Order: sequence, then structure tokens, then C-alpha cells
Amino acid sequence: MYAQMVKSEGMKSGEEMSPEEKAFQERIDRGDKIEPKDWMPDGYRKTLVRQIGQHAHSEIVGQLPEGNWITRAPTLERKAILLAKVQDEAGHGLYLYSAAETLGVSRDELIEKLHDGRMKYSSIFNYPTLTWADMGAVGWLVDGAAIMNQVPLQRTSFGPYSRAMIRICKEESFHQRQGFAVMMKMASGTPEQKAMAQDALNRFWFPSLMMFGPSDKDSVHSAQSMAWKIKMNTNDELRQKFVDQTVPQAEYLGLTIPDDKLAWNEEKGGYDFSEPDWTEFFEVLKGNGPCNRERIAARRKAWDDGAWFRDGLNAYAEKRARRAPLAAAE
Ligand code: BYC
Repeated sequence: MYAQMVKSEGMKSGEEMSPEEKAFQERIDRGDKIEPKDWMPDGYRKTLVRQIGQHAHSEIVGQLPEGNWITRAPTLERKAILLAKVQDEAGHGLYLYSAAETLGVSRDELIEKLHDGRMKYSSIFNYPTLTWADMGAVGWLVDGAAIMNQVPLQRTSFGPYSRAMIRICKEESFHQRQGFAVMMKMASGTPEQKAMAQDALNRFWFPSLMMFGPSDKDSVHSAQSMAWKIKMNTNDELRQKFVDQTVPQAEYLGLTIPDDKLAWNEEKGGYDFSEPDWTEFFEVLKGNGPCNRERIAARRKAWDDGAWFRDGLNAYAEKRARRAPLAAAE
């Protein structure tokens, strides 16, 4: 079973809903934002914790493949830019953990579930970054795919998630442009540099298409999540938009998308393209991708190494809380 935490139970019809559920759905349909203290169905809360939590984990685990290149960036300027980008990802993770916490789950609980495999993070971060050109491909394709998914999420129905997405999207578009700038430099460089750029595109193309999730027929959560406006589009809709946006960019770079079936389809006004290898996708989700074990081991180590710091912060917070009543009494 590749979908593990929250089972989407199938959607209720209007008649099956309780009066509270009906009123809730009417609020969603009107476009109201739902805030943390508002009444919400249990499934809505659980779905949000699952999606926002996984999204937060993706931002944090997503630092690892890029962090790998900070010490090896080709110039000081590139190093400073990459460092800033990786720091931004940490910030995105923190906004998202905070949004999830408003739903009554603690950050520690979410992190524990990541570490023991009960929660996922984006499949893309289980692929290695082998050359500097991969920093270009990650920014251009991975952040490009992320933005395609995240721009509509600015209108998601849960207020704290929507507000977090507005901030994140601003930074994400800078990330995508820095990736494209790296690709432009590489693609217009020496033949060896252009070959590195092409190789990075070859390796990251299909994993980037997988970021949008399984095809609609296999997406267990889409129908309910869209009815609740937790998701605004289906996985296939966003994947199509991403391909349509990215193909002309590859042409501009003089690079070839590694797909023989890629062809403009006049009738649908979009590209036809090959499906990713879904067997590979489900294997990555099960923990068998090229870097799954390495990524989780790195996160566990960071958590263990930071224990002394968290203990210190907690001890300080307790001390302050003990002193507060005394200070008030003086
Ligand atoms: N990877 O019914 P479905 C970033 C899981 S980070 C892993 O379609 P849903 C960045 C899915 O969770 C970008 N798992 O699910 C950071 C579910 O399993 P569970 C992260 C995937 O939720 C640093 C099962 O498959 N963005 O931008 O309706 C550097 C069934 O799928 C994936 C977000 O997280 C996957 N690719 O739709 C650079 C965006 N796809 O949970 C960049 C927010 C599916 O039942 N999330 N699964 O065990 C979403 O929009 C949706 O959760 C998804 C999946 C479209 C990803």
C-alpha cells in the first residue's frame, strides 16, 4: 500500500453529511477561508496535517541534495546564491510546520513520523545530485514543478496554509530563475559544460514529472481534497501545465527533453508526452530510491546532534515560565 497515513474514505453526498458537515462544505464552496479554531471535519484536519506535514518535510529534506554542492560551487557568487536558496528552504519548512501546528499536532510528532517512515516527503529528493549542472536542473525543473503546484495552493481553503504559500511562492520563483540562470551558463559554455547540462536534464526530467503525484486514475486523495479545496488541481492537470511551460524553455537552452514521444498536440493545445515509470515512482515511495536511506539517516543524525540545543532551549523556557509569576507578584 503506497498511500499510508490517511485513507480518503470516499466522498459523502449532500444527504450523507451531518448539518455541521453541510455548513462546512457550503463555506468551502463560497470560498471562505477556514481558520484553526473553526469547526472542521476530522478528515479535513487529518488530510491537511498529512499534506502540510509532508510538504514541510520535503522542504527540509530538499536542502540535502543542494547542500551537497555549497562547498563546491564554482564561484563565490554562486556559493552565496546557493547558500541563500538552501536557507530559504529551511524557512519554508518552518512556516509549514507552524501551519501544521495550528491543527493540533506538534512539530516533534511530525518529525518522529518522518524519521520512522510513517510520513513521506517528495520523491524527487531521493535522487542524487552528481554534478554542478544538477544545481541548475534542480532549480529550473524541481523548483519549477514546485511552483506549478504551489501557486494554486495560495488559494487553498485553510488560512494558515494559504498564507504560508503566498510567502513561499515569492521565494520559489527566485529559486527557479537562479536554476535557469545556471542552466543558461552551462548550456552556452564549452561542449563539456553543455553535455553536463543535457545529462542533468536527462536524469531530472522524469523524476520532476513524478513530483505531481500518481496519474489521476491512481490518486486516492484528489477527489476529496479538491472538494475541500485543499488541492486546487488534479495531478495530471498540473503535470501537463508543467510540460507545456518547460518545453519552450529547454528549446531556448538548446537542450533536448529526453522523450521520443514529446510532440505538440494542436487539438488539445498542449504537448503529448511519455508517462514517467510509475513502477520506479512507487519503489521510491516505498523507500527503495537511490538515496532514501541516506536522506533519512542524514535527518536522523541532524535531529540527534541537535538534542543538546533543544534541551537547552526547553530548560530556558521552563526557567522563564517559573520566574514569570514571581516577577508579576513583585
Ligand atoms: N512524492 O492521492 P495522491 C519543494 C503520495 S518541495 C512522495 O495523489 P495527494 C522544494 C501521497 O502523499 C515540494 N509521495 O496524494 C523543496 C499519497 O501518500 P499518503 C513539495 C507522493 O496528497 C526544496 C499517495 O502518494 N510539495 O518544492 O492528493 C528544494 C497518493 O497520492 C508524491 C508539496 O508537498 C511524491 N511526488 O497529492 C526545492 C506540495 N506524490 O500521504 C524544492 C503539496 C504523491 O497517503 N502537496 N505521493 O501516504 C500536494 O500538492 C499533494 O500532496 C501531492 C500529492 C500533489 C504531492
